[in-house]
Amino acid sequence: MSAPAGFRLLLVEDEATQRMLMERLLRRAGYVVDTAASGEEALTKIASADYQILLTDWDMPGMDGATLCRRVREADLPNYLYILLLTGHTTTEDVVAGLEAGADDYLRKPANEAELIARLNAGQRILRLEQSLRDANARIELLSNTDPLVRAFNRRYLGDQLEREAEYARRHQSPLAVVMADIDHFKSINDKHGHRVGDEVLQNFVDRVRTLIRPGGDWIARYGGEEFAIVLLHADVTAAATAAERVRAGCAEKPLLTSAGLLTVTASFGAAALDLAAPPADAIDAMLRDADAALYKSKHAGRNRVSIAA
Ligand code: GH3
Ligand code: MG
Ligand code: MG
Ligand code: MG
Repeated sequence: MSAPAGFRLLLVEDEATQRMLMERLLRRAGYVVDTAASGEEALTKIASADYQILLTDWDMPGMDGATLCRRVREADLPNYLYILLLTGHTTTEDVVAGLEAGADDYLRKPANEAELIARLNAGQRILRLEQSLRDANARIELLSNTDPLVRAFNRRYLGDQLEREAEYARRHQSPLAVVMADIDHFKSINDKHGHRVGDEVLQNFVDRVRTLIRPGGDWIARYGGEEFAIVLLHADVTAAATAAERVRAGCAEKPLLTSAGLLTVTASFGAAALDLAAPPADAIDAMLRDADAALYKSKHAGRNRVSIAA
């Protein structure tokens, strides 16, 4: 009859003695219990704390239990709240109305202790399933946005996220820039040391770049092969070129540690900014094209350098 480690439960009951008795019973069963004496008080508490289970009386002065269910379902809570409705209303119509209001289950009053705990345990199973579904979805989302080799964002995420960043930039008229980076003579690293060392270089290059860009704002994505896009927030083309130069120097000046020893790796860079006046989709395409053209300028001018869009 005991609940494993502390599900957080909110008990809503207007009648003080009932509330106290039930609270004690639920605590004994292992729940972390909070109480409210009315639907209104319950809503306030739900808005500010993270409960997993709501056990509510139906008949209460003011907001009744069914209305409380409806209000909870209308609210956009971060996690699912499992609702068990305690009711003296036991006609089929009442039961249907309670479930339609958003309750997951209902129980006749006065509640039999064993049945109450059994029904709450059933609720726990639903909550655990819901949690593992959410974890799985988060993992899928992460996988679909991440390059598995270098563990940076992938090109798909770059496209999606640039749309959001460009929309923000246009709305706030705040500059946005991208720097394209391509490792120099990477093929010869593969040829000389093998593909596995080439992979290490890609991983270490990304880790190095991360130490050289603004944490928590600017970010790097793998564009493909040994080419990367660095997204710089609140940066115009001049600021982007300065940042790119810092990254270039930080890579070239200190070799990367690989299983083949220390390897000096350089990259070529091209910076471009978003045209805040153009429609976002066109502006993003143009920015990426400009950054790529600038990158090729760097390649043709001898590599290991930064160029900006003409
Ligand atoms: P440049 O200075 O002109 O950029 O020369 P480069 O050799 O870097 O460019 P090129 O495009 O000729 O060769 C890129 C190489 O990157 C070819 C490809 O096999 C290699 N490559 C692409 N993806 C991976 C990867 O995931 N791992 C490894 N080890 N190599 C990769
Ligand atoms: Mg009541
Ligand atoms: Mg290259
Ligand atoms: Mg390339």
